[in-house]
Amino acid sequence: MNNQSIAEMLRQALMNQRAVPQISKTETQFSLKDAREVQDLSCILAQEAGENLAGYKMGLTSKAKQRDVNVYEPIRGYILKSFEIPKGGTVKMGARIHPRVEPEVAVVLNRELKGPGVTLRDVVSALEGIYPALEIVDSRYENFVFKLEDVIADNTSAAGFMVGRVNLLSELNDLNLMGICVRKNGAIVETGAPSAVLGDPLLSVVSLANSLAEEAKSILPGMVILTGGITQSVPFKRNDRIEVEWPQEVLSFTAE
Ligand code: 0L1
Ligand code: MG
Repeated sequence: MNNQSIAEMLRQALMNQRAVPQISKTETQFSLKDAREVQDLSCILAQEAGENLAGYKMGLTSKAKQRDVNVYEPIRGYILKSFEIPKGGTVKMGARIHPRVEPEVAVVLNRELKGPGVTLRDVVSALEGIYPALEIVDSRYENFVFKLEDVIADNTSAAGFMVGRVNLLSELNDLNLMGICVRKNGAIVETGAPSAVLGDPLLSVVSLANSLAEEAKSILPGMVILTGGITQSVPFKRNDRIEVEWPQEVLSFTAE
């Protein structure tokens, strides 16, 4: 299969909620370069279908997440406006394959950040907002099993996100050690703190800006940046109630 056909297959898997076999199993020469090209092609396909880019996500930026899926390298993907779940909204299981939720920090900038050479100071000086967030990942591969190349081609399993309304910018000094927990049906299933993300989630934004520069892309003002899961992701099924609790705000949904 060529990269265009693989991108079309993965987009169909997303649209039809039907898992497909791992690419790397059948395309034995499938490289990281191919995987990035497939991700870019799937983004073009989405935009040709009328979708709009909301921003970018970093994935596998914490040890918990890396161990979760047995892939040990941070990766990036794109997020579409249609992925956004409004606060208090519901998550439709009919539109998912085998979804999982993870607590994240979302960042919004007030000016363009273009690498290479972006530093932590550049990110701090461009901050518009830092928000409690959650991401829904839903691998398009059977059994949620993949290699690095597969998951990059599959847009890093991106499937949904929710962003809170409390801007934590004034609490930047305390951000990294804020205690958060994930509850499923009332029971605590994960706990963590933003420092699990590369030691500081803003470093994830640095890494994103510099990696986008390799493709002459940048982070634009107003884009939502998901910095990566703080804990292992939590699988959920129909009727499960998920709550991601921060000291300042709770993000929640019921899967329907
Ligand atoms: O956001 C993430 O960390 C996801 C990266 C891909 C692995 C997964 O599907 O959990
Ligand atoms: Mg994530």
